Amino acid sequence: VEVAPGAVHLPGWLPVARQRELVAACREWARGPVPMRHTRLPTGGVMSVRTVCLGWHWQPYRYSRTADDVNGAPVAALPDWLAELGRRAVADAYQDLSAREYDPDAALINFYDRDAKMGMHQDREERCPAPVVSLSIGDTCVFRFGNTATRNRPWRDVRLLSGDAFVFGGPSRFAYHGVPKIHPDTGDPATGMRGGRLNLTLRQTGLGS
Ligand code: MD5
Ligand code: FE
Repeated sequence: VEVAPGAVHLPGWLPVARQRELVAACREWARGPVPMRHTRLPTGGVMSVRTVCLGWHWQPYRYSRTADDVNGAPVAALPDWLAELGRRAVADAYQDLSAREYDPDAALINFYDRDAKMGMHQDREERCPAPVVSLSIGDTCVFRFGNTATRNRPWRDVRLLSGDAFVFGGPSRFAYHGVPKIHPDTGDPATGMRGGRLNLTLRQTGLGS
């Protein structure tokens, strides 16, 4: 379902068995080498979501190889199977050959408890226009898809359910977006999630080695 040019929602894209594997993998990545934690903002606040990164470590507002805002440890590698999953999502979204060139080198994994939110923002730390692939597991959320000019209206609110994939490319890559609400206790326990929402995003940073 093309929500806007280049923004494609793939409802129910991940089989439950694959969601289970991702949940188990995220549990391991959340333990370290850099623990999943609330990212600290330069303003002194902390984000309500908890995040762990693979490939490149994101901090506001740059990427690094070591988590110098957490414990200084080198970030864990992005496994090839996860990059390949992202390539398959891009291929299914666009149904052309452009996915062959998609080579994500970073994943941000966000955990939302029932009260967590993400304010309207753009993802602009990447030096590359390649798409972002988003995978949702657990509780349903309201995803707010905005415009490229301002963080304000017009926007569209889309419900993202467990198993949904979303590909943001082309003119939508640098649109403002956020997560204003989690619908508690709407996830499928068969995924292994016990409350809350997990979101994995795959990105191509353009930062090289
Ligand atoms: C989430 N995460 O559901 C979202 C999914 C983040 C973040 O926003 O920065 O970790 S990624 C949504 C996204 C990425 C790039 C572009 C657009 C949306 N977009 O144009 O709407 O936790
Ligand atoms: Fe974002």
